[in-house]
Amino acid sequence: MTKKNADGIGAGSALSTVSGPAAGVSASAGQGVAPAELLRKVVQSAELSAAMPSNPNKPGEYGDAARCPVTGASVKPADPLAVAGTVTERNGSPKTGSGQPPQGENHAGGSLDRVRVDSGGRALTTNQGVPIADNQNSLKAGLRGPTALEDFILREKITHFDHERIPERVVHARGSAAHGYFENYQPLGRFTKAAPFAEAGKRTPVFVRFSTVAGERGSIDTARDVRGFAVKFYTDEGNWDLVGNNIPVFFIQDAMKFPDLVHAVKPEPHFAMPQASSAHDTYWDFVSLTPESTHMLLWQMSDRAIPRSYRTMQGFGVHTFRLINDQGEAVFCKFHWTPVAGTHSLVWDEAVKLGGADPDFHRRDLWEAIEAGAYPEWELGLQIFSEAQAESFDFDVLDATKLVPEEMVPVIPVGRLVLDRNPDNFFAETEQVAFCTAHIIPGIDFTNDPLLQGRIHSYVDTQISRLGGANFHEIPINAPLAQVHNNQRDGMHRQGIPRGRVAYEPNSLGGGCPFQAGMRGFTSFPEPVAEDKVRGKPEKFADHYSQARLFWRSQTAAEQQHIVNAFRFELTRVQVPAIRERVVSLLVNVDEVLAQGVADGLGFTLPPAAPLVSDCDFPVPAPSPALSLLSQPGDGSIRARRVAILVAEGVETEDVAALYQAILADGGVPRLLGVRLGQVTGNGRTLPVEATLEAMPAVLFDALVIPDGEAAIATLAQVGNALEFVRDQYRHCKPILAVGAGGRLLDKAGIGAALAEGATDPALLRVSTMKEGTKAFIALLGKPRDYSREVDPPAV
Ligand code: HDE
Repeated sequence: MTKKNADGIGAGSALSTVSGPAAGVSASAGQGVAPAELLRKVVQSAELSAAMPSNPNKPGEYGDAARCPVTGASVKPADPLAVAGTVTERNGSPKTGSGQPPQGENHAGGSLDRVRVDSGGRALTTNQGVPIADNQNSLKAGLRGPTALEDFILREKITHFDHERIPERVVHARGSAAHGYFENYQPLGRFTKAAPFAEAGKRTPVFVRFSTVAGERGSIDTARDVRGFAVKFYTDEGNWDLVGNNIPVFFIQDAMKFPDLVHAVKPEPHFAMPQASSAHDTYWDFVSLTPESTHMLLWQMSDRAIPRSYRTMQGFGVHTFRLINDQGEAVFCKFHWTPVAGTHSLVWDEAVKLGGADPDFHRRDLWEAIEAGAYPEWELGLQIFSEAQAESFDFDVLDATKLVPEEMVPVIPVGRLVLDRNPDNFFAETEQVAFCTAHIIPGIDFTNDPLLQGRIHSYVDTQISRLGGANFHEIPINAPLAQVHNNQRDGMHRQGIPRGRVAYEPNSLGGGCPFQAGMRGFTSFPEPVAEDKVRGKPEKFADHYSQARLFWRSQTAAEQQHIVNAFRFELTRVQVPAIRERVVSLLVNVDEVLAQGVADGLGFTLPPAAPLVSDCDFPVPAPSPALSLLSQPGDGSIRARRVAILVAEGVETEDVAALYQAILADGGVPRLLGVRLGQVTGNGRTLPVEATLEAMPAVLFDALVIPDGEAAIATLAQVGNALEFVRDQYRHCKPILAVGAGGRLLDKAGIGAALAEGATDPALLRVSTMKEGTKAFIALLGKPRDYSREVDPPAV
């Protein structure tokens, strides 16, 4: 027990923030004079510091010892006051909190509940919480007088409005996102210690953003473009972002070329056109001089680049990554997302028309599907291979213009991704989310892919200007669920309020905290590196065509034709003949039929092949059926598929009602479409018209039904947009069910019962009763499109 120190000697040092006695302030000093808490803080802090006479971690920083970092030393303070910034932290208030120190906690992260806002039952306030009496009028000197400068309410409102916009993303500006979860199938500890793969059934929350690349924020969803597929996993070990695309390869091999690629594809700088399109001279000029793009160009000209929906596209991590287990053993890995609904795409004419009919087509589709409970789902698959295997491949796994064919390394299903929650607020979540390839967690690591290496820098860097400073990680959508503790401080818009005086490490004043995690933390794979510094690429990167040929040969005839047509379209819009010819000269190295088809479409003779940059003979792998979109038909479900049922006065209403219910029962979305809103009556009942032919043209639907009813068909046959509707559905290869008199609308639209060569059209059902056609129609609706109707140029 300390004796009461009546003369108060030493209290001055406890009461001051500068200097003190050689032996420190004793617990008895100033008793009864200095506040007991302050004295305790000073004494405890000194004891805590004394408990660390030297830095015990230091030897671990050198030589071989550094390969296995040790957990940092720490000392638990006997009293939380020892590490407090201020003794007054105990004086709580409604604003400063309970007065209880939050030991070992950072409340700046965590569930979004802490920041969700609802204004039900609340009056309007300013940003300072002052109730606003009048939200209609500014403050004036007299009813007809000038506005007073003192109107802080008007000024706050207008000032905030003036600053509502933030810079859009440099690329991938246009996108949509949703929340959901990743559910792991089986423990993957053999390959990786990454937290999401630790246990069977483990669910990790995710936020997923899909995007186009080239268009601006308000551009159309259905442009021909690569789609971003970015997944943020909020894992127990921090955030992991898998920032991928819907195409497994890329245009370029080195980050150095990314700004050139993007400048070439973006609107041309002199007149800012075209928007969200690669069909212009600068793009094709650049890629025609960049032969390593050829493989990607084939993918981009394929139907992959015009997906039907975000829900029906694959996703890929693109680069080769590493997985690391808790023994430190590593394997290479490629990530694949496969949609349960199958891979489905638009046809080009449809994509173009959709740009006008609904520029938000993909955004709306994702939103509506999730709201309706048809939660989009993907399976995650891993291609896992060893370094030795990688060395045996004819291509380099560090080259992002190459894929690893599934026939060489199978895709192992490891879990599922389900999107079951729309965001509350587009800006706060979808716009402010900051994906970053540098966000990885223990158990996953980079490889030396030179494209990936550049990305590790770019994503953090870009957020600093886009999101206004270095603290973008504290924006609620970006904050991890895992605790954040470090000594980074200050910067624009800081949210966390760190306690204590310590903002450095090593320290003794904070009991050594926060300390380094040692082998429990992230450690990089110790890949040996022993070469000269050099700017260049490995020899195998010079193979620019063998995988382009693999892709071409793996497509069905219809898909090949679509690729030829897409090159023809894009290059027709190009103005400079030399650019067109240079592109075709690349294609000659891929396949003569492809090159000839494109050259014919452009009206010139086949140019000589572009020179090869390597004389090595790179073998072409056998065709890979998995590379065809048609190899993933999906589960056959019609969930969230939209069906237009054309109605007019005199339609067979009983039939329509029965079909409507049958589609609904299977999760489809039927809509009754008429010339004007209102009602139609037929045999037995009255039906509401839900949308009109002008507001919802054909391209917004997956299938069409023309029900029976003489009078209704007679009316519709006189309506231009009804005929146009039918023709578009036909031209876009969608299922059509025509019942009884409904067949006459097909005749009027010039649609024959059979295909050009007399074969039956599998997606065209002409039946005499609705009952007869319903089952077959619903089965067709769940299938991929059948392209056998296509004629080039279209006959209908
Ligand atoms: Fe990106 N990319 N990228 N990229 N990328 C961005 O980051 C970049 C690349 C991808 O929904 C930017 O936050 C460089 C490949 C997606 O928010 C920027 C290089 C792949 C998204 C950036 C690449 C991607 C981005 C712009 C070459 C597929 C959208 C805004 C070295 C594997 C993420 C931002 C979202 C966004 C840089 C190449 C996918 C500028 C330098 C390859 C899905 O940092």
